Amino acid sequence: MSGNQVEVVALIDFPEVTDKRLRENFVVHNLYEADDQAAMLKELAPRVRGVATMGQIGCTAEIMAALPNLEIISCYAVGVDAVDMPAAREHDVIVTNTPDVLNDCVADLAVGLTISLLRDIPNADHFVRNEPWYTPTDYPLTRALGGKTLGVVGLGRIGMGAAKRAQAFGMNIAYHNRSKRDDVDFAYYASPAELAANCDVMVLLCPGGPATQHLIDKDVLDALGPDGFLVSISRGTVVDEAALVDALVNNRIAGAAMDVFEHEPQVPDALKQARNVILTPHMGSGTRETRAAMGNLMIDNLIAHFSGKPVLTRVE
Ligand code: 8YV
Repeated sequence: MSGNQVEVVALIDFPEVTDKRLRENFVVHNLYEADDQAAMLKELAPRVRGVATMGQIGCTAEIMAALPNLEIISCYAVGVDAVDMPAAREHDVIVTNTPDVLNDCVADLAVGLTISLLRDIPNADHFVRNEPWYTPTDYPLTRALGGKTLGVVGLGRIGMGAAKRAQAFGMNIAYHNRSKRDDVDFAYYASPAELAANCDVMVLLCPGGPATQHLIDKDVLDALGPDGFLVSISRGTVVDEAALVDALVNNRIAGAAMDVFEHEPQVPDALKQARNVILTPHMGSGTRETRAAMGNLMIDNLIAHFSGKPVLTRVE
């Protein structure tokens, strides 16, 4: 059985295909639409058994405390750093995420941004639209990918996807993880600063949360140096954004592509104005295909749980 009578709270407006399937299986209450969310939670408290949310929104301890019959938080994201995990454990609430189904699209964007940075694609596009173009040498030369080293911070499943793609473009691979992997022969560096000193493009694919807070700081950026590029595509908290802005505006690194931000969706004006920066709106997994797969996995976890089966992708 799929739990037709089970009531869940949605914390975001899911894409239509996901919203439709969620409603086919559950009674769904849109908390994000309520003018008075506390009042809505109070009214729903006796009946709600599930929460459906996304990575950037997560779920607070307050929401968990307001829903005494909550059994599961199903998160439409691989990263659950915005879910208060200690509170979930305290309230004995299961948390699920959507790993793997997004690996390819996030790795695609990581490498797409690397190409865009080195070949200067956004500025070249702006040039053709807006600047006088008279001779074949009017636009400055860009940089090749081949022979450069991609330094992956967080060589997990998405990191491996980015590494394989970059190899297809002739790049060498190096990485930093908390510990060395014995199943790859890429160069390993025990600290982000050592990796930064030994790569041309540093791509951040490690999880967010306290363990990686400001892992990329001034020292790491200085080790990356004036010919080095940064691609930030996991969580904004991994980078000390003030240090990054300072390094970019003073050309202490060559450039950065950022899909995630420390205080998302706020983006510092200095980044918006910098020519050596590419900005995208946290869209690594944001394709129709991947988001549909993430939505299905989020719902499959809810269905499994409310059918008395083990969930498919639990976060411990
Ligand atoms: C999404 C993400 O942007 O999976 C993650 O951890 O950051 C992304 O896939 C988003 O959270 C979708 O809900």
